[in-house]
Amino acid sequence: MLVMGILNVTPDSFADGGRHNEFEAAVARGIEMIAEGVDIIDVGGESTRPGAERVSEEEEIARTIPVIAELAKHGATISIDTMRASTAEAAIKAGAAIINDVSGGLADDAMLQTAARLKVPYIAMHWRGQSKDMNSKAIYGDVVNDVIAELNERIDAALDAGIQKDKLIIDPGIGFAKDAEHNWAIIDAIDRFVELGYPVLVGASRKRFLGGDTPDEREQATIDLTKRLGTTGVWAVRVHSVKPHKEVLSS
Ligand code: PMM
Repeated sequence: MLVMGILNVTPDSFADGGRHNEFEAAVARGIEMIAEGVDIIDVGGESTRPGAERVSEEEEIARTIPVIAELAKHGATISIDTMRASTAEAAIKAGAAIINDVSGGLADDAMLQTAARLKVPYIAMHWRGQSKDMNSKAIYGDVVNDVIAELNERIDAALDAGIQKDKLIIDPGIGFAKDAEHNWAIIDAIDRFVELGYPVLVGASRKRFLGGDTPDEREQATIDLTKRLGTTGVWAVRVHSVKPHKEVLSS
């Protein structure tokens, strides 16, 4: 199973602020992740936490593209975490290899066709709407069946847009319009997602459903989950700390 390291280039991730500090700190963390054996670095410039407001396209591009260009020089495989086709295209031009779209093509009408034209792997996550009010959309009959049905619609849309089957990766969208019991139900049934026949990415790192009052307190639960997912056929986990995950997977 691969380890995708999270590199959020947002002011709240690098506390002392300022564009240059943000760039330096992000590149330093990226280089550290490479040394720790990361398989993919997921660079994002827009927070998708519950309640988060959107950032402008200009801001997203200004945050992410210089970091991608620099880390590509260090030989990293980079994904761009964006809902915007324009940002995705700029990132691929700058050296990113994979598009990670938490909206599965729903946020930007141009995204699926752009991914098809660029012929790069495309991660389609299960999503029901922007983070600002997604918690109110956590209503399911059978969460596993419903998420699979909605993901299948995104798979069909991606294939219709011309994305090649072997370029498509799926993600159940842990924490996106889902409460704790939904997230656990999905994790308990992760083999049903693997059976769909596409590589499966799981992004559960330090999310609230893991318990604990702070993200740090959720770290051990995240590592335990990686160990558990390591035997399920899941393709990759998207995590904040790389080293403990590489270690637990090789132990
Ligand atoms: N979660 C977040 C951001 N991007 N991308 C994918 N594919 N899957 C996820 O679960 C996912 C994502 C939000 O988490 P963060 O705020 O800790 O980065």
